[in-house]
Amino acid sequence: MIELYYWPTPNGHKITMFLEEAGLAYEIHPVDISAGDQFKPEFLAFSPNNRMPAIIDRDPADGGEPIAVFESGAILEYLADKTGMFLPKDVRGRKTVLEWLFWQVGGLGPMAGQNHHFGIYAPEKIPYAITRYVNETNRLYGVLDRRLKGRAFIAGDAYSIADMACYPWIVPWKNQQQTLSDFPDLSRWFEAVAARPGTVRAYAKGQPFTARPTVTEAGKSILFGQTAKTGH
Ligand SMILES: N[C@@H](CCC(=O)N[C@@H](CS)C(=O)NCC(=O)O)C(=O)O
Repeated sequence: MIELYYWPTPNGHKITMFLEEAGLAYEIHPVDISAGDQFKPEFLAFSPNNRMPAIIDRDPADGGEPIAVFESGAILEYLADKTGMFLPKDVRGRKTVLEWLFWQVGGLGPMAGQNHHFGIYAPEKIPYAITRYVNETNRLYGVLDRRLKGRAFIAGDAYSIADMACYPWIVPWKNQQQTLSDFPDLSRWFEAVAARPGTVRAYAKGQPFTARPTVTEAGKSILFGQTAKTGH
């Protein structure tokens, strides 16, 4: 059994996408980031960056004590290694998937995240910051569009953890002030991933938690302005 510490944000969706595709048994533990659940000591004990997602694998491959993993990219790689799914075993195929996984966690995610922050959540609209992150998101969409030309999926013919990492960050393309149809290969890939039954099931898992916005007005004071001392 995998215990998934989760909230329905792009980084959370990545992991439900994997778990649904792989058919692994899992249990969701909601981490309401607008309510400050990410600062609870029992969560920080295995997710020291006060961010979700995180998992605890109660049935690790070595038969030993439960294994906890934080950081969505590390979780995807761990689950892929555990199941032998969505990450090729050959040295070249594995390298390619991990390149694009790291591209997402180091680039697309943080840049699109700042795009959301300055475009939607920031109390003052700072044109330089908005333009900076809208343009950078646009550049990254272009990189992905070119990568997908002539390829069904990011790493080639096979669906992989690189696709699962990137897809949830393209879902909010309108909020990111992008036009998906400007990127024909990205659009084609996006529709294909959206139509996968595993993707549909994964997003349905988030539904019960979306009765109110992911980031509430009250949550802004918890989420934004954190320092080294916050919540510890
Ligand atoms: N690099 C991390 C980022 C995770 C992340 O930023 N999670 C956000 C929600 S998408 C979060 O938990 N935020 C809580 C907070 O800011 O305190 C990953 O890929 O797992």
